[in-house]
Amino acid sequence: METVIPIVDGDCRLLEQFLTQGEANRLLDELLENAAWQQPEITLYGRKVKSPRLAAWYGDPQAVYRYSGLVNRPSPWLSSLLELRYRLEAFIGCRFNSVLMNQYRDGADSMGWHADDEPELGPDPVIASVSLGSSRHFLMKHRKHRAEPSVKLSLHHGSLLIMGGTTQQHWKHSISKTKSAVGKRINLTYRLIRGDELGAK
Ligand SMILES: O=C(O)CCC(=O)C(=O)O
Ligand SMILES: [Mn+2]
Repeated sequence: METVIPIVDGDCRLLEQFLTQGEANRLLDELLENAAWQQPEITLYGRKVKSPRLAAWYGDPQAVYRYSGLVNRPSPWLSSLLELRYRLEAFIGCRFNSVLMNQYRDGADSMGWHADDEPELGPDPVIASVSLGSSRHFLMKHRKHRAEPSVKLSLHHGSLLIMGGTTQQHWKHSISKTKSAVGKRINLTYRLIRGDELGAK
C-alpha cells in the first residue's frame, strides 16, 4: 500500500512493504557481506573528518560525480543491486543509473541536514530510497517556511520512500543519532546522474 506523505512543495510516497521480508533479509545479508563499504572523509568547519557512517557507490560507468577536479567513478553493479534497479525503474517509471548506499553501524552514526540537489542530478530528481535492517527515523524540514510542520518518518526493513517533484528544492532531510540500542541500518538511494549534460560542458 502506498502512503502519500502530506507535504507542500514536494511529492513523497512511502511503500511500507516494497520488498518481502525474505527479500529484504537476503539483500541485507548480501550487502553487509559483499558491498565495498568505505568511510569517506567530509569537510566539517574546514577540517577533514571521517564521515559518521559507511558508504558504497555502484552504477553504470558513465555515472560519474565530479568535484574538486576529481572524477569519482562508481563500482560496477552487484547483480542484486542491478535487479533492484530494474524493478524500481519498472515500478516508478523512470530511469536510474547509480545507487548510493549508506550504512549506519549503530545509533551513533548519522547524516546531517542536506538535500539531494547536486547539479549532476538535474532539476527535480526522483530519488528511490530502500531501507534495510533496523528502522531509521528520517526527518524532513522545509527550507524556507519554518511554520511548515517537520516530518518524521519511520523507515522499516523492506520499505521504499520515493522523493520526487520539487521535494529537493524545498526540503532538507537527515538521519539523527539515537541513544536507543539499534542494529545496523542500511539505506540505498537510487539516482539518475546526468552525465551526458555534464560531458557537454
Ligand atoms: O539514510 C537515509 O535515509 C538518508 C540517506 C540520504 O539522505 C542520502 O544518501 O542522501
Ligand atoms: Mn539525501
